Amino acid sequence: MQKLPPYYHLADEVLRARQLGTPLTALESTVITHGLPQPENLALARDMESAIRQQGATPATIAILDDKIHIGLTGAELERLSTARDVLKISLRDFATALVQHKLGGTTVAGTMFAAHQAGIQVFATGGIGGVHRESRLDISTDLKALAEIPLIVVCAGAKSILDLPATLEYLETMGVPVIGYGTDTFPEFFSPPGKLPVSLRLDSPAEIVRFAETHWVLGMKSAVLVCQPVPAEEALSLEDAIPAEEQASREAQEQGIGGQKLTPFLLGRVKELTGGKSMQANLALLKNNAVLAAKIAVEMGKTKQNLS
Ligand code: PSU
Ligand code: MN
Repeated sequence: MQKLPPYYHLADEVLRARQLGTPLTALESTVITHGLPQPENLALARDMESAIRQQGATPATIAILDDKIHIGLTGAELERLSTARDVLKISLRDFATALVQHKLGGTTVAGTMFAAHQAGIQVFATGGIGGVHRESRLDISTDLKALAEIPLIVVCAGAKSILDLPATLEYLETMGVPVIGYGTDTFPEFFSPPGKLPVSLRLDSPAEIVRFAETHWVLGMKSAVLVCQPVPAEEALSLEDAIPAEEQASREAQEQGIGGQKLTPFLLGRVKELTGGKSMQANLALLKNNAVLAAKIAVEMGKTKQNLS
């Protein structure tokens, strides 16, 4: 890893992992600050971290606190972030804003990818990626730009059907981002898999994913490899529950003129309310499941590196 610019702070656990050669797995924090209510957000953040440790990897939750971009958080910092009020949502253009205004920040998929890559971390687990919104096709998440430009393995459960999924997948294709189905041929639609749209390749094991990513990057490609894992079937939300809630949330957003950074949190919150909390159960299950897979991939990647050195 090159020397990090100022403004970064590496947690002790992350520094130790570095010294020992333990594989690292990055985690985002917008899901904690803007995606889930209290106290589920803190419980989930802890569960994801411990799921990663159980696989023999080290978690690095990324967020902005005390004028630093933190790579890895202590238990107390995680708790502070989960209960703080005035927290910014940090995508690529927002890092400097949080730093000059001395604000706390929860990093999105794009923000987390950027900081993780700066810190030399190659694997990252999230819930769902942002995409092209249905309400306005000009509202394209910076997550897609980050996936096009930052070489990381990103494990997700696809994207919500509150987005324009065909347009989202077209954009990823245009930008050269491989969309891998983990044990599936279709792009999972977040809490209601299996989805209808094809992925670019299906792979069935962490070792195959590592081999694929290394081949992609050795060729000189710069993009991320997006790995999409369906939510465990027993936790999935039926389409009958999901679709009307998503459609109503989308209608309300348009009626209320909600756009920009606020749109995704608004839609997530309304879908949760309209499904009587059922969507949140699926959301929590898929987040944990993705943490496990990302950690397995990081461990596998660590083995490959040891074989090379
Ligand atoms: N989708 C979800 N849950 C989330 C998000 C998206 O199902 O928590 C969050 C992620 O952090 C993602 C961000 O990176 O929203 C995308 O926001 P926007 O659409 O404003 O780029
Ligand atoms: Mn947006």
